[in-house]
Order: sequence, then structure tokens, then C-alpha cells
Amino acid sequence: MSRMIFMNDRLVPEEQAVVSVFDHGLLYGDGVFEGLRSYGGKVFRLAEHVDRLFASARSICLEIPMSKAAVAKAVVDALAANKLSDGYVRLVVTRGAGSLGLDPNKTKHPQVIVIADTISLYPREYYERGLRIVTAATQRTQSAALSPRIKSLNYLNNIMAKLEGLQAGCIEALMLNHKGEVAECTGDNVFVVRGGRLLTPPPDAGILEGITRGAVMELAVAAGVDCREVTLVRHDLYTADECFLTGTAAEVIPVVEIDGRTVGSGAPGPVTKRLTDDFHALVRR
Ligand code: PXG
Repeated sequence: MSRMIFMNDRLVPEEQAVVSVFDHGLLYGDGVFEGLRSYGGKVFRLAEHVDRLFASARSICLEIPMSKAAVAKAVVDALAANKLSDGYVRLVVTRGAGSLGLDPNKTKHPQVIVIADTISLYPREYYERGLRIVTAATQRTQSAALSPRIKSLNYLNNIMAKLEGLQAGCIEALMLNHKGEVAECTGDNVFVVRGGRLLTPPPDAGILEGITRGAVMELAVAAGVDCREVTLVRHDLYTADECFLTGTAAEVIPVVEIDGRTVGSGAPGPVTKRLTDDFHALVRR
């Protein structure tokens, strides 16, 4: 069955949802995106995702030719048109078609695309038993080169690290910044629990400020768990009581082994379990 895709101002069958080979999103990765989820017919933190999309666009001088409200409505409409109540949405804005050359001023018509699809979750056993991850040799892009806070269509940095993880038999890989500090995983933020306290790298470690990360930090506060943004190095992860990752796709997922070191007891810990349960309750609220 053909999916309906929102493209610029209307919903079209997926066969008609096409972009030009001259689109700078394709030619240069010039554009921005968001990944969102809906639970029981309600999009989780829709306004936050739309705000982050517009912030990414502002940062690269890309003028989205729609209001925030219209973009939010397009997300809701795309889910409804495909009868998805528990779905995954990819929101993409490309620079648009232009000449062969980097100059974004020679492009016209940014393309606003909303793809609503079913979610392909990680296998259940990863959530029950926890993930093994490895540190990638590929460093996270330095903020001074390209801010990791921009969710751009240029994800090669993360893809290179993901390949390293996959080659080591892991579905996620840990990325360090140029100072050797822990930044994040390729599509997830990272947390550790140490002495009952929740710790996660600060934005200036060079991370995408995940919306799931923000939600989990709020849940920790509500659960009486002290949560702090602190600089972490790999030693902190290896010696943590618990470790988990957060992201729109993964939600909250425990990590039980890092670079061959067992984390804590080697099984998902109590704080991870509590925050996972609280997260599931939150998204259904
Ligand atoms: N770090 C990076 C580099 C990301 O790309 C996150 C952290 C987590 O952020 P959120 O806001 O989702 O909690 C991301 C998010 C995908 C996919 O299809 C990737 C993300 C989100 C959704 C889907 O791989 N990245």
C-alpha cells in the first residue's frame, strides 16, 4: 500500500514524493531534519522537535517556508493520513534545487517533507539484557567546525562511527570529542549512574541536546534522583554502576558492556529500570 507523504503544501502518494537531483540536500547534505514518534495518536514533544528543527535551520541560514504551526500540523496530518497512532515521523527540510555549486543563494524552494512510517524497534532482548557498545575511533565533529547541535542532513560523522560499531558486532558506538571526553552515541545520548546520582555530558561536550535526554533528566528530578551535566571520560563509564542511552528511536536502553568492560552488575540496574518505566508512562500520558 502506498504511503502518503507530506510534500511542501499537501499530501501526495509516495511515488509522487520526489526531489530534484539538483537539490542541495542530495548534492551536499545541505538541509536539516528531525525524527519524532507518536504514541497512542499523540506526537511526543512535537513543539520541542519543531523548535529544534527551526533552530537547526536558522543556524544554517535556511528559511523554512512554513510557520511552526503549519509544520506541526503537517506532522499530525501525515500520521493521520497513514492511519498511524504509534508511528515514527521523519521531518526533512532540504535547501532545495539549485545550480551545481555550493552557493545556497543559488537555490530556490526549500523542500519540506514529512514521512510517517511504522517504527522498527531494536529487538526486545536488548532492552531486557542491555547493549554492548564500543568506542569509535571516529571523533564527534568539533563544535568549532560544525555544531553537533545542528541536526543536519550531513550525518557522515555519525555514520562512520556507526560502521565501526557494526563491524565490532554492536548496534551503537560511543563517540568521544576531540578532547577525549565522552560526547554521545551515533544517534543516542548517554547517561551513567554513579553512587545513586545520574550523570550525563553537558552540551559543550559537543552533543545534540536530545529531547529524550531532556525528558529523562526531568523524570530523574521527579523521581528524586539527583541529575547533573558533567564532563565524563571513558573511565567514568567503565566504572559506573549503570549506563543507558536515550533517543527518539531507542527510547531508554540499558548498556551493560563498554569496550569489553562489564558495567556494574552486567545487567540493567534499578535506576535505569525506574526511568525506563517512568518514560513509558510519560509518553502515554
Ligand atoms: N544524538 C544524536 C547525534 C542524534 O542524532 C540523539 C542524540 C537523540 O536525540 P532525541 O532528540 O531523539 O532524543 C539523536 C537523535 C535515526 C534517528 O533514524 C536518529 C535520531 C533520532 C531519531 C531517529 O537514526 N537521532
